[in-house]
Amino acid sequence: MLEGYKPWPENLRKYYQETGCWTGETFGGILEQQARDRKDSIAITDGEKSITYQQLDERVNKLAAGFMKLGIEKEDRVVLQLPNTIEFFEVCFALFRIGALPVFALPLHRKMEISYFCEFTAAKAYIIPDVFDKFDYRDLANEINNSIPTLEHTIVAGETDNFISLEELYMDDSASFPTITGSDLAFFQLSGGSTGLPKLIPRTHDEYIYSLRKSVEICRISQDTNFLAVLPVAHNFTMSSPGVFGVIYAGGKIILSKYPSPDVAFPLIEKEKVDFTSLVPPLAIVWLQAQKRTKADLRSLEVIQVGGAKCSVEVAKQIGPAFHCKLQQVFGMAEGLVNYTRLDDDDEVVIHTQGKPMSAYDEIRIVDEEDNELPVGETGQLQARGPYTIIGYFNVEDHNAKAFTSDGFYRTGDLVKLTEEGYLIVEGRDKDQINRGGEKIAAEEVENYILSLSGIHDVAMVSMPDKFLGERSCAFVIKNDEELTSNDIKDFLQHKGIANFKIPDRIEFVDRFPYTALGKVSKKNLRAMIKEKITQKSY
Ligand code: J2J
Repeated sequence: MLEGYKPWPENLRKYYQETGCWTGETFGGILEQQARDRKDSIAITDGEKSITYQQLDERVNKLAAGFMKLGIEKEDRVVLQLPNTIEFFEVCFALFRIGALPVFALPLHRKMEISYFCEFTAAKAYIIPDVFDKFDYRDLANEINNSIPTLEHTIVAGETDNFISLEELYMDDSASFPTITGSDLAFFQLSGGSTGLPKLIPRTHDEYIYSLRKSVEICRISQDTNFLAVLPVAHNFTMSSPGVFGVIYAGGKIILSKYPSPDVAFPLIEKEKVDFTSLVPPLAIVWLQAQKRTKADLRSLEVIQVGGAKCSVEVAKQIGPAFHCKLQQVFGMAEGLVNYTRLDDDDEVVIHTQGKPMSAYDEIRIVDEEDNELPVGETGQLQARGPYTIIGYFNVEDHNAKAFTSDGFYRTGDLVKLTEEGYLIVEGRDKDQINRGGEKIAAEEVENYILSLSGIHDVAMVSMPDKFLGERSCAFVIKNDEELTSNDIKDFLQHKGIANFKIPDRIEFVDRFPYTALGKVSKKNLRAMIKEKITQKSY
């Protein structure tokens, strides 16, 4: 058993098995099954290159043999940072087949995040593209390579320089793969985080495949589905709600878009007769604008999901009529619980709520600050427990004691209220996180980076309202070097190597912070201060 991973206790395992939630299926098994059932059907296409289920299964076996030859074994961690490409799936399923554990980094992650993932998980390998979106990942690999003692292999999909070529790892070797069971770990997802560095979310085959099965049922994904992935497939939403893995579970077709912009995505919708896709709210706004003047035929679209951040009522109202399709709101989290509006719900529900839990086995409660349950209709903190909601992050015992209740509920940090019909409306958040159009930023993580710059006395980062992204970030800074400018801070963060979306959108220099009665910096007051300032300027 992997050190730092706390497996599900026996009683819960039994319960979820006996109730039929957990079936013992594995990702490897699902692909093998589809290779038999869906043989020559296209599994994945990027609009140019396509692969059938059978070809995918064969390529996966060859790559799995190559990984084994390199010495990658069951439970070894592999940081995977590939964009929306067919290789992403080949690598993923090859690692699943040998029981190695992908750690799903996002393409926007940079040196600080990647070296942390590698170090924290003691990763054996790091897999990257050569260049994507004008960024050379080999430079990043060169920067971190020598600092991570466990990292034995850097593998590149594309032009390799002096690294290992992914293409050369596919081998005709009749390797025998280890046995993988449903209760084995499958991979690590990343949490949006609220304290310090991002937490790692361990997922087993059983629990994740259950969430796929329920999502496929609710979203009516089938062999006929043409699912367009425009957001990064490594993100939990695009991966599992129902996401690309849900589509593989159902034997449908995945269409990969490298970029989410309408000029790339719309022609793919027309060409591939896309019927289902998932967006974050700002992207929905961009698509709504572009739809008015596009010549692309988008009539195949049946469902557009919006999730990851709150979709405003104004935007929600427009989507169905503009695209002649159904809107589905999705309120989920990489830690587990996913809520969907249902495809036959009234417009009223679809426009005004963020859906209801997908499983009858999801247990949710809405509580006050003392963990007392609140009556229906009152806003409080959402807690969740169930067959696909984790019971602990990887290797952070102290944090787990705070993030989970003593009876195993996950404290989501979301402020929600429940309607009489059992639907959730997201009202806000009581975690120290900024949701920048679906990209999550843990304020403390960025504050710590800024504090490491000389000339900074103190810093507090909060969200500020933004019409397009919903929220942007504003760092309030007390400096002790008069000369220090906003650009110095931004340049410092850029050079340090953090994902671009974490760099504060705005920096406000102040002499002191407002404090709460308990002597803590009042982020509530800071949010009010910046809100007032920007609304005065009518941004
Ligand atoms: C308001 N806030 C939302 C929504 C997520 C499906 C969909 C989304 C995610 C995801 C996911 C929201 N309205 N509709 O993993 O499988 C905020 C909440 C939540 C946090 C989780 C999935 N949908 N949120 O966004 O792990 O604050 O997962 O707790 O990235 O996003 O973020 P993440």
